[in-house]
Amino acid sequence: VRMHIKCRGSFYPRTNEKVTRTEVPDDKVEWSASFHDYAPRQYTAPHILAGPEYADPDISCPEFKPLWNAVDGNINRCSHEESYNIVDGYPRNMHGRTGIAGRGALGRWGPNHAADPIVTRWKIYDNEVAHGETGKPILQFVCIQRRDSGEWAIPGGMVDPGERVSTTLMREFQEEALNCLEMTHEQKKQTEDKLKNFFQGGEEVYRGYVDDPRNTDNAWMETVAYNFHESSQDGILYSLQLHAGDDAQAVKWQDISSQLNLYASHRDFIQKVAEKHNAHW
Ligand code: RP5
Ligand code: MG
Ligand code: MG
Repeated sequence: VRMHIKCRGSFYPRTNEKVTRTEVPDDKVEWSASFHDYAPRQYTAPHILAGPEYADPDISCPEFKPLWNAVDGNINRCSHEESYNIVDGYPRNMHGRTGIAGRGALGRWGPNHAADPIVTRWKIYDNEVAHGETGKPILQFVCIQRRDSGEWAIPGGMVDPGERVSTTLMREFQEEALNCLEMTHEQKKQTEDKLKNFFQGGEEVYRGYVDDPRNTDNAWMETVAYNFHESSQDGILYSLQLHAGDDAQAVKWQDISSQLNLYASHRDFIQKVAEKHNAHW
């Protein structure tokens, strides 16, 4: 695995006051590397402290008795990768130091589980379009622009308590890339019927930690990324109308290549998909 870097920027993302991260040099990311004066700022965003339904209480709260490294009621507190340590009562990011403690903008202590639907098709005009240099066919994926950072990304989202990952994958795609939240009940049903079969044919391409800019020493993103590929030119993915919705402000079919610059570690997931289909990268 690549060392996390996007969660080591100078400032914590999307804060009104400037919230700085302690600088963590590459060779001090691992907890086993000694860093004697490491004393990162504790930061949990005001909207998380306000206690929305999706967020945990503060660790000091006496009623809060989380089951770490376990399925805790309908909340999955297991990492996809390995069991994480609890140090002085706080779960510790197993990918190392991030320069900030607390939860930042994440709701859960420890792993925050998401799902990422990577919806692909071949680029076609009359026939498949091959790339000038590699001669390999060009793959496209449904790419959204995040409202929070303006970066382009996979239309992923958080797994709701008790929700199946397969449900999250299809739900988030419909919310962010089709704007189903603003559809009538009837339209919603039609869209779901259209997509149901397509979303049954997914293949897992990644499961684990995400190098998300919101990660902290005590809270981090993990995901399950699935590829849903449209293999037929007559398939529904060639006629589907894309509309950005919810936390997406734009959506498009993006040609896949190594030139891509995407949110968090999404580029790594897209590369895996390109390799799987032997597409241009
Ligand atoms: C990333 O954040 C995941 O890979 C997923 O795409 C996304 C989930 O967070 P929200 O889009 O709900 O903010 O780490
Ligand atoms: Mg969403
Ligand atoms: Mg999202």
